[in-house]
Order: sequence, then C-alpha cells, then structure tokens
Amino acid sequence: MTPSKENQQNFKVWMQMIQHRTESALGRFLPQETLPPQRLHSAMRYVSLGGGKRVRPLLTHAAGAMFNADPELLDSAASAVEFIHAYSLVHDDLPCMDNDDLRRGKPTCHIAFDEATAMLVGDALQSLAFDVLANSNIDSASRIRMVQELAKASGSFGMAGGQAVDLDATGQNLTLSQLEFMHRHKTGALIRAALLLGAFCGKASAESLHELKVFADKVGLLFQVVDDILDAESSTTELGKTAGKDAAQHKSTYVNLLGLTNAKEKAETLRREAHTSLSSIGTMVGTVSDRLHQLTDFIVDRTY
Ligand code: GRG
Repeated sequence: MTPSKENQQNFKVWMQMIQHRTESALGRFLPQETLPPQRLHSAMRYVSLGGGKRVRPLLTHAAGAMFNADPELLDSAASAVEFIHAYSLVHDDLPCMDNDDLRRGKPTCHIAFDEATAMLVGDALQSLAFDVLANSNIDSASRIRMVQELAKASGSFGMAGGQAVDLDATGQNLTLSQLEFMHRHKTGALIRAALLLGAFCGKASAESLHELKVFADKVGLLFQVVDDILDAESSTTELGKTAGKDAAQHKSTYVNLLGLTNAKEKAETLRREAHTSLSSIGTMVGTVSDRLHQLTDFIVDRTY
C-alpha cells in the first residue's frame, strides 16, 4: 500500500521530533567541553552532535513505543546505542582502518583533532554508552539485560568482530554468505540492539521479542545492502562521506557480487520480508507499528 501524503508528512514530523530529542539527550549525557580534559570532551561532542540520520535512535524509539515504553527511558537507550555507533565511525575512519577524511559532511575526528585523540574519543564514547545504561531509571533486571545486549552487539561477537572480518577480507573476494556474515556482525548487530533495547524499556512478550529479532535481522541486512548501493550510485556531497570507496578499495559488496540490478532486487525482497515480520508483531501486540513500517521504507528509499 502506498502511504498517503498525510501519513508521510506525519512520519517526517515524528522523525524530526526524535532526531531533535536525541540531539538534546546526547548533549546532556556528554561531558561539557569546559570540563578537563577539554580537548577530549570537545572532540567527543564534535563527533556525536550535529550530524547523522540517527537511524538507530529512531528504531529504539519506534520499537519502544510499540511496547508503551517511557520516552525518557528510550532517550537513555537510544543515546547509548548512538554513542557506540559514533565511536565505531571515529575508529573506522582512522588511517589504520578505512582511512577517511570526511564524515557527516565534516572533517573526520583524526583530521579535525589528531589520531591519538580519535582513539581516545572512541574509547571514552564506548564507556559513556555503558555509563548511560547503568544509570538509566529502570528496574535492575531490565538494566542488566540492556547492558548485556549492547555489550554483545558491540564486541567481538558483534560489531568489532564484523570489523575484524572486514579487515581480514582486504584484497579477497568474499562469497555471498561470507559477506552476509560480516555485515550481520558489523552493521546488523547494533541495529538489532537498537530495536531490542527499545523493547526492553517497555513490556514486550517473549513471542513479540522473537519476531522483533526476525525483523531486526532483515532490516539490519537491508541497511547494508542499501549502503552498498548508495556507495556505488551517490556523490560524496550527497552522502557527506567519501563515495565510491568500496570500488576504490576493491571491497566485496552486494553491488559487485550481485550487480546493481540484483542488489536492488535483494533490497526489495528484504523490504517485503521486514514488513511481513512487522505485521506478525502487530498481530501479537494488537497495534500496527506504523513507525517501524515507515522506517523500513526510509532505510530503503534514503538518498544518504
Ligand atoms: C577498533 C576495537 C575497535 C573496534 C572498531 C570500527 C569498528 C569497531 C567497527 C566499524 C563498524 C562500522 C563503521 C560499520 C559501518 C556501519 C555503517 C554503514 C555506518 C554508517 O551508518 P549511518 O548511515 O551513519 O547510519 P550516520 O552518519 O547517518 O549516523
């Protein structure tokens, strides 16, 4: 079903509202740059504030709303996930990793500051993420559950593990299943954590959590397939980061493994499957999550 203009407008307003409240929450959790060590705090704020689509916080808020979670708790969960994401971007841009000088339309952290500071920014943001969760105003069982999920998603069985596979794969042609394994860890794990932490802030049954994980797996992979397509088709100005990098670095991607047309077909298949799993959750909880349906489409139809 094609969404009505009013529905689309409504989604845009909701999205801006969540992006705005996420920016405020991140700003509150981050140390002020007047506090020593000023250079580190200033760099932490530089990389965390004023940019990014905030896809992960949007997913946390949308999933949490489906289970009637308190929006203030969702701010903590969403900020923790976004701090891990921001840290990963800073480290990913370092010369020893992807070596990039542009991120979110501005110079990367090691260019604007220096490499050692960029290392510390990543380390400190990672600690801050867990500090935010450990201090969130929720019962201790849910708090521990959130810490466990985020730790797993960001560690060697999640994002950092996916990055290790990516580094090992340099100069090699991956098979489709190896590529999928890498992305399920590198990108998918944190997207899944964003959704689950949202659900943990509310009252989600075991059945709906199970189905939410199915949705998370679809949307996590979908995000990366679209990322590969955008890297091949968009410009650096549009993306706010260097375009065409995958081809320049001879990386295995969905585009070079499947070709552009089949990569787009794969994205459409994942989009359909994601919508189907959402409809199952909707039946379980008795309400349809328009926001998660709309976010799925936003992830596919985005231009950056
Ligand atoms: C060095 C211990 C250590 C760990 C490094 C660098 C790293 C861990 C992991 C890399 C993970 C990574 C950068 C994945 C890429 C995911 C991705 C597609 C990022 C872009 O996300 P968007 O489009 O970015 O949501 P914005 O800027 O909109 O937030």
